[in-house]
Amino acid sequence: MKGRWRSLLLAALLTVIPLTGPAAATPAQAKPRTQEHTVAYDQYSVKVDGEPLYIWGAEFHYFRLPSPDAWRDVLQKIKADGFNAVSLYFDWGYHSAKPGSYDFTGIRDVERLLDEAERAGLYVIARPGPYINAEVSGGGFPAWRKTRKGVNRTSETGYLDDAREWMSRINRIIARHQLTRGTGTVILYQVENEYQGGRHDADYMQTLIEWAKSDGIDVPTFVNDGGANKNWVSGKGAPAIYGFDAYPQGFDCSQPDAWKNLPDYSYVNDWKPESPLIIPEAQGGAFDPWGGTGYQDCAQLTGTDFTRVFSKMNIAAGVTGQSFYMTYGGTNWGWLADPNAVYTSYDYGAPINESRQLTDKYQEFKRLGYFVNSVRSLARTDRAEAPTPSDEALRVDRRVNPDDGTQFFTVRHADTRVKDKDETTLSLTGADGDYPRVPQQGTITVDGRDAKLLVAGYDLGDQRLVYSTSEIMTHARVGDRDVALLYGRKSEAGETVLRYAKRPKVTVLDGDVTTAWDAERGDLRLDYTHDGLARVLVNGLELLIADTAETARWWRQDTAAGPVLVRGPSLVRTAELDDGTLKLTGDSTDASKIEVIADATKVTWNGRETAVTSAPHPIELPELTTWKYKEEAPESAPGFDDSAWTTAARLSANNAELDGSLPVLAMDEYGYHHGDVWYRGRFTTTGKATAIALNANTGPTGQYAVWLNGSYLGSSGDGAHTFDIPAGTLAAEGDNVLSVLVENAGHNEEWGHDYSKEPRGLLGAEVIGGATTLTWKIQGGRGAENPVDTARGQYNNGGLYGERAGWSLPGYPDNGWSRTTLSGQTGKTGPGVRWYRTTAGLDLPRGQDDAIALDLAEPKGTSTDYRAQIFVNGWLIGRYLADTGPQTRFVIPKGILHEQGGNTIALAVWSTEKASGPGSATLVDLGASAGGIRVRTVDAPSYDARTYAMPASGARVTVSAEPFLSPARPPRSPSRSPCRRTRRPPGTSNWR
Ligand code: IPT
Repeated sequence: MKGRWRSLLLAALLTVIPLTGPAAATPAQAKPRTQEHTVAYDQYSVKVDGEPLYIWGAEFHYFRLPSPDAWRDVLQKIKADGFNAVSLYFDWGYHSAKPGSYDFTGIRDVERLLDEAERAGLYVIARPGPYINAEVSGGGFPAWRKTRKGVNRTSETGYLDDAREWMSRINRIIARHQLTRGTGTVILYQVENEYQGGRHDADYMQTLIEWAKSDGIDVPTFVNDGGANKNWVSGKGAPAIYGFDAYPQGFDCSQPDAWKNLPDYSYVNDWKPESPLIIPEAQGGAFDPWGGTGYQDCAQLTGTDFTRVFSKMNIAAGVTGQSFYMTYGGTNWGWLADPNAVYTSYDYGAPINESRQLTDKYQEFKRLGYFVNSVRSLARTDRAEAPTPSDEALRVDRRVNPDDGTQFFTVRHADTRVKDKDETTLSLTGADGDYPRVPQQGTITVDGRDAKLLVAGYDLGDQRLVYSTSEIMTHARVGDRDVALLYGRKSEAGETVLRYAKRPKVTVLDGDVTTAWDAERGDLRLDYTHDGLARVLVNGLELLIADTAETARWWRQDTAAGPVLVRGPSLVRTAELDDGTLKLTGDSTDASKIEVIADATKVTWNGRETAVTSAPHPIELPELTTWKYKEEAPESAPGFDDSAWTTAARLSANNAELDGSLPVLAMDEYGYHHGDVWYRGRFTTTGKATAIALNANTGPTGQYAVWLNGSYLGSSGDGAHTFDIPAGTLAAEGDNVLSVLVENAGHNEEWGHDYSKEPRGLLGAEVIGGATTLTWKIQGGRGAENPVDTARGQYNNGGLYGERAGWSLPGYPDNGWSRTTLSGQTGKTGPGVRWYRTTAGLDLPRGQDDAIALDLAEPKGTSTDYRAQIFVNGWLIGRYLADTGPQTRFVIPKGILHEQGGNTIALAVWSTEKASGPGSATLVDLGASAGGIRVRTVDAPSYDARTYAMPASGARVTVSAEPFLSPARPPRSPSRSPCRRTRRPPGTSNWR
């Protein structure tokens, strides 16, 4: 086979025929920056330069990958997968640390992001909010909004003024990158996000539309209804195109085999007949909550089988735009996550996993995306009467293109949950005549949880495809021939009928393919079994018939000089035809031959004159055995100097939830919004106090701990808790000092108006038994709303002593710290905060992409009452909750690790019990590919003594020598939150 294969390739390689350029509907990779285009729409689809476009979109969040070079990696992988668009949320809170302040530099450089999307050849669907949800802190609202007037997501003034600040900036950036201006690839603009329920404020929606217009947005606007709920279809506040989000499998991944009976959305077409039907968020995975079962289950729940059935059903329903949420999920680094929804990983079970590797589902998206992009007739179809399947367990839908008559049949089970294999034949009528039984030999088999999308009556290049029971992956004109890649499930029979005026010349190059010629009709029928790769030459057509596994080896790239097909590498990123040389870049995991079908005479691979890929070099990662160690939390000691801290004595706040609890203690009111915050309270002794009643709002998975005069009283999860005062702890005279460390796990999304404004930090405090007034000081992240580290930004650090002192950073002089190992922890192991630091020297081979993660674990049988913040080179890359899980593996974002150099790893460990803490931290190799792209280390500052200087008195004071446990500590339940608030108001719809 290999010999014949090569000769065909050479034949193709030697063919040099001038080609016409690709249709305007694909963003050309080398588009001149001044070429303007039109973006419009009709009842069928969005249209670019008048050409109907089937939008096949991929959701990507730049804020979940803090590494602009790595954006290119992901965007190229998205493009190579057959997506023609990338859908981008823009996260207001990620850019704004305080009112009036907006940062679009470094990891926040969204101009660069939009340029990268254009460069990758992707259209952009822009989703700037102001609200985005997205399982991010505050749903994208900056935390400072919590202190401001005006109900969120309404046309109330305070809110509109703040929202305008953001929108005026982000809109202008988006406007500059519109396809209509010829300076970018933005083709659609989303207004708000799933705005439904609540006040349904049409003035607000209309205002957002008008702002967009006045800021220069002229591409069509659309709404993403939070389900097919008929919101914003028409009338005031309704954007141009109606779209709805669809997550039919839901978000409970714990039973990954339990499918829903997937809905048929065709009824939605009637709601807005003048515009196309799009699904701006089509389920591409699911998020997993704290205590969940892990993303492998989300990947299964929304796997290849689901992707096939769901997306083909949407095609059958007349949807002409599907954008998959998520296609690359990424990492909730820093304090970016909404703690109600997710932990650090936002892998999402997506086709490209968190460590940027391609999954099986990626291959399914590739088959579908290649199809959607090459069979253009799909973007313009009407529902048509469908043949009745011969097995009633199955359902057939049919759509027909009104201009060229191309027919699309979707065959699947009537109940999508069943796992039976069933068979049918179809009757076919159309321009090519009547076929009462298709296929003529055998049947069409449909596995349980599978669907097939079959094409009939289609001009496949210069060939006429009467029908095929194989699916079309792609077809292209290459040199002097049409090339078509068809596929089917392994071992299943397939039948393809082509129409010719006279008997064509047929050469079976590979595989077992029988042919029959029907002279009367002019039909050439090919019958075969899908098994590996069969190859047939029929006149000017090169027909490739693959089984699904084989399709993973195939890549299509559309160069400025025409399409090319490549077989072999594990990824083809880019292709360029330059004077007869096909220049390919891409990745590989083994050494294999690169075979091309291209109008070229020579091939280069990653710049080398070779047509053979290579395997990545094996790597060795250093063991993290020796660590430096230091006790923290000097704030708990009574003599600690807090004179420079902010006094917390405000008597009013713009937050209804703070009414009645005075003074206002909530952290956001003092400009401390993320991570940990310390309070120190003083009360004059009466000698009679018996307990301290505290109420803190930490958000789910947050916690707080209390010391009185340096003695540990205990800890609690979110909510109110009363801590008994042990005998001998109260001062005999003068002041008592309470030290309270509160961890804010993140801000809520907007489940109901202003839910994201739910306060965080200490809300109330009372001394029980000895009435006396408490006065408070507060301290949080360094710089508060002016974070000192603007590169990593406001979500990266809270107010732990070590964070304020720069202990998380590379270059911090830890030489005075004690040495330890994690397994045999020395030093104190009682409740409190302690830091571990180590360095890891790496010398990873260049020219390959290694995915590296850090695993944390505690010794078996030891207490899990601890949590850790994981810093790599100063970046907070993970939050480990030993008693909650499920995450134990933390992907280190590409560009954060110094792959040839030293790396600083710091763990801030907070234990609430004796003898708990990590037993090991291990760097792990998640896999490598030869190739990859160059990703530079992301610029961010190292330790600087001036910036991170701590007051000497503070540093001198040590924690109390004998911390002890509070008998009052509540038992741990998995959620650990005796929270008096209801997270989602019962009975109310989950509106966003
Ligand atoms: C949809 C949101 O629009 C999106 O931001 C994200 O939160 C997604 O859900 C879940 O990951 S809302 C839809 C579930 C009703």
